[in-house]
Amino acid sequence: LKNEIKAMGITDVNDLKPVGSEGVCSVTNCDSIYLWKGDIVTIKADCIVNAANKKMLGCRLPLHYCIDNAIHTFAGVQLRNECYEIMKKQGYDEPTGKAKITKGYNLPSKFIIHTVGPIIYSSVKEEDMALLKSSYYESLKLAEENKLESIVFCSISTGVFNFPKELAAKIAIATVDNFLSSSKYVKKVIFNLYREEDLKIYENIIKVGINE
Ligand code: AR6
Repeated sequence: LKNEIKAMGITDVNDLKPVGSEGVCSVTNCDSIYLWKGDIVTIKADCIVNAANKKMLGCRLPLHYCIDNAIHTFAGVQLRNECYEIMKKQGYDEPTGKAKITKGYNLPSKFIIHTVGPIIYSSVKEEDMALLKSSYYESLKLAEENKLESIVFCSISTGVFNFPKELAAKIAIATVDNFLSSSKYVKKVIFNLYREEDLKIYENIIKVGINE
């Protein structure tokens, strides 16, 4: 089965090596943090995190290569149905910085955590930083409540929502590292970097620390 999964181009998080095994590491939880470059719909984990919008029904813009579109496309229409059932109870307006969990359906991962990050229109305000931190924290909390061991994060808000990449990466790494110091179930946090530029930013912060 392992070979079949590999042949399908799927990466199992259990085959990844933590940042602590790859040279200088500034974070406390070196053995629980991973960097992985690839497409989130091809990773097999307990859960992946989707960068959603406030309606939380997927992105309906055609030819729009956001992660929300990729996840809904590959998970299948059952995902849209589950999101619809969740959202109709609360009026199609998910607060920024909160998170919801659904099944993963046709994806290799078991669950999807959907969070809405802040939108940056001009400069970043304190409130935006707090909301981005909250998106990470609420997603981790949901994973912990559901006793999930591995969670894969995309770089929330740094695409269409325009949050500066380096600052977002520092917030992401600090929030995850802090959470891992007291989590009981969450033991593997994978930062999924889609572009080389994003991978470089994360590698550098892991090496030199968030205060540099
Ligand atoms: N796998 C991994 N990462 C990806 C993938 C993928 N398949 N596709 C994109 N990324 P974005 P946001 C990275 O724009 O900024 C949607 O329309 C991408 O390179 O998807 O939070 C929603 O409905 C970037 O690093 O999310 C919302 O309206 C990161 O994922 C809005 O976009 C996030 O980019 C949310 O904007």
